[in-house]
Amino acid sequence: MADKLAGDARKAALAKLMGWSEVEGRDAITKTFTFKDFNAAFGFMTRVALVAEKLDHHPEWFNVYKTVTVTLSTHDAGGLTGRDIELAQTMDRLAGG
Ligand code: H2B
Repeated sequence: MADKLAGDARKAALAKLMGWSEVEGRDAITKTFTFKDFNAAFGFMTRVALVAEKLDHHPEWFNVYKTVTVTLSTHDAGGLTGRDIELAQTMDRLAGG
């Protein structure tokens, strides 16, 4: 199982991400993606879903029209791990920004 990120390794991992913030009261990160329309938002979710299934690491997310709010945390570890950082980077790439 992946280890929870702590200390300097955690700081360095978070510094690699753009637009993600730490969730208050929970060891997780969050970001809201905004797209041109629902089609673009759902296309993003579909592309992410295929990668998430392959990685066996799944996002918590909430879609309203053209926005997708994502929370990432590793449930098995009870907090943030490198797997969340990897998925966050993949999501940023698939969102095209
Ligand atoms: N996704 C996330 N975000 N955290 C997990 O700990 C996790 C997961 N565990 N997807 C996986 C599935 C696990 O439940 C399966 C059995 O491998």
